[in-house]
This record gives sequence, structure tokens and C-alpha cells, in this order.
Amino acid sequence: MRTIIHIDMDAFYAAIEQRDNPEFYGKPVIVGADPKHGRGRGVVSTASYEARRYGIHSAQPISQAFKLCPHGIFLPVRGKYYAEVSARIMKIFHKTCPCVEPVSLDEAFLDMTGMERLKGSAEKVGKIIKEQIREQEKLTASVGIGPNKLIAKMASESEKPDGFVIVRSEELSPFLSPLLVSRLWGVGPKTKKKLGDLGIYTIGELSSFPPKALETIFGRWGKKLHLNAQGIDDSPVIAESEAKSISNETTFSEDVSDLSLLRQHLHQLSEKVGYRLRKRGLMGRTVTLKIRLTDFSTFVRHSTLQNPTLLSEAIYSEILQLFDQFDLDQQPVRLLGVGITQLVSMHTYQKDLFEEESVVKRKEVTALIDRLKSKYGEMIIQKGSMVKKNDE
Ligand code: TTP
Ligand code: MG
Repeated sequence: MRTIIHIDMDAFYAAIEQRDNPEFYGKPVIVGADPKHGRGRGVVSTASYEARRYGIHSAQPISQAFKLCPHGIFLPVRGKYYAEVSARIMKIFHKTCPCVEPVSLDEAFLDMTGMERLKGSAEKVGKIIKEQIREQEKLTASVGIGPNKLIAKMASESEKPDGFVIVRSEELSPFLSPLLVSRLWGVGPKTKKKLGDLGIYTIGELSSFPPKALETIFGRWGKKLHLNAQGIDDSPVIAESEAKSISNETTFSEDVSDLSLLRQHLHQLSEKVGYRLRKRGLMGRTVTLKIRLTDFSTFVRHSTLQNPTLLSEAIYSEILQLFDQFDLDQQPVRLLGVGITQLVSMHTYQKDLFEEESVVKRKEVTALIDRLKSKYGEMIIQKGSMVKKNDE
């Protein structure tokens, strides 16, 4: 049985602005693009809880936010400064727990499994962290504790701001059942609509739906959806210290919103990561997608494969799923990154790999491409799908 803590800062950018300008306390503060009296372009990065009462939220067009609350305090994004605050908060986590996975600037998972004797109960540790953030940074965080990452995150979200919620294994069903499906990972507006068409609105309804039917409709993800609806999630907390990873990033000279172009970049990045993996005789199990938006907000999403892989296509297909589940909401992207962790030597897994004929064939093709690439350089070969996309 695992114990995971999830910590997420409340209205992060806006809370920092309120802290630094006490006259903003209790007022609607909106951090984001310049509203230019309602004619501004760009979006809201975040809003204080006071501003949220007017219907203002992250990723909303700033012009709309201005209409909803013209007397609000509109402030620009001080990205670099928020990143400094974030680094100090992450330090508090690292001091408290050896296994910390930062998810974005204001959010992290801590794996407390087996740590009770050393550090005290997760409840105690969670309270200490909250207190340290309050004392040191004069900011509030919401803490959730649960048997896995999914539940810990849902727990921290459930009583924001300044929340502290523990969900024990025996409380999973009463905690989850009444919640809306959109609270689950990866359930954006599209999936929500599809589920609604099936008469599924709450997580309880989803968990009692036949899993086979969900698989037919949603493919492999349907299975995961059904498990998640029961509160089952085995995704590991990936500590930064396990920096044994291979990754590649692209920063765009101009921010990109075109989804097909972004997918092409992800394909290229997956190719590079796969190539470096194979060159080092390694296979990896957890694939990581990194997305940085125009306003420097950075998001990391992981997906863990059943078995380690060395195939670029396998990495790409996982990355694509993560990307398609990420709700960009038309925000331009500044940086994309693809990485792979949980690396093992290729030889450890060779037996499994060779059992599947199709995989072997793909591996042979991949090896040939790699040989050509090392001989003639990176750009000499592009797989059929890439070439096709470029021609489109
Ligand atoms: P969130 O944790 O999603 O939001 P939040 O901390 O402002 O509010 P809360 O957690 O209490 O609901 O994101 C953290 C920061 O990341 C946020 O303060 C601003 C930035 N951000 C963006 O810039 N754009 C976005 O679309 C989102 C969601 C966040
Ligand atoms: Mg937050």
C-alpha cells in the first residue's frame, strides 16, 4: 500500500501578487495579458479566488475577464519571479521527502511510502509542509493524501483553497462516487460529452459501467478510465533525483498554436529520444511530455508503459496520447519536450522483445535507420508518416 501526498499552491501567481501588495488582499486580482480596456488579446494565467466569483478562470480570453470584472486588478505575468518562489517551495518538499516529483511550478507529488518511521505519518508531514510554506512564503497550499497519485491530487483539489484532505483506501468509493467525471485525469470536454451521451455523469456511474463497453468506445484508454473511476492508479512518483533519463526539447522562435505542427515536432523529438536510447543500449518505461506555454507556465505529464521500450514509434504513440489529453485551449506553445525515464539495459528485456514478431521487424527497421543516420547524419531519413505530413 502506497501513501502519496499531493501539494498544489492556491491561485499561485495571484497569491504571490497579493502577498507582495497587501492592498490587493480580498480583491479580485487577475494575472495575465494586458486587458487594454477590454480590447486586449491573450489570456488569463490565473485569478484570485475573489476574481473567480465573477466567473474568471485560467486560459479565458483576457477581454472576457475584463467584461466580467472591469474593476478587477489586472497584472502582468512575472514569470521569472514566480519561478524563484517555486524553487524555494520545491526546496521545502525536498527537505521533507527524498522522492519528489514536481508537476508544474506550483505542484508536486511526494511518495511517502515506507517513510513513516523516518519522517512520521504522511498526515504529520503534510501539515508540516503547509505550515512551512505559510511561514516562509506567506502563501497557502492545498494538500491531498491518498493511496496513489490520482487520489492524492483529487483530494488536494477537493477543498481548495487552504485545504487538507486525507482519503484512505476504505473511503475511496464514497469520496469518488458523487464527483463529476471531469475531475478524472484526461477527461476533457470531448470525453465528458461522449460519457454524457452514455448517461455517465458521475465517477460512480462510470465505475459501474461495463469496462468492455468503455474499451470498445475509448480503446486502451477506456480500460484506464474504468480503473481510475474505481480509484485505482499505479503510476509511479518519479523523483527528480532519478535523473537517469533521456530527453530532448525544442523551444520555438515563435510560439506555436498549430496542433498538427506541434504533433510533428513531438514526432521528431520522440525519434531523437528513441535514437539516443538505442545508441546507449537502453530501454525506458516512463514517457514524459513537457509543455511550456507562452506565459512560461510549464506542465509535465507522464505515462508508464506496461513494458520498457526502445522504439521511437512506441514513445511517440504514448506522447501523442498525453498531448491529446492535455487541454491546451488554443494557448500557444513555447516549448515542447519529450523524455523517457525508468531506464533499463536493453539486454534485460531482450527475451520479451523477441517474442513478438512484429516488434522484431520494427526493431530491425529502426536499427537500419539508426545505422544510416550515424553514417549520413540525423536528417537523412524521415519515416513515411513524417514525409507525408510535410507534404500535406
Ligand atoms: P494551477 O495550480 O492550475 O492554478 P492556481 O495555482 O492559480 O489556482 P488553484 O491551484 O488554487 O486552482 O496553476 C498554477 C499556476 O500556473 C497559475 O497560478 C498560473 C499558471 N497557469 C497559467 O499560466 N495558465 C494556465 O492555463 C494554468 C491552468 C495555470
Ligand atoms: Mg495551484
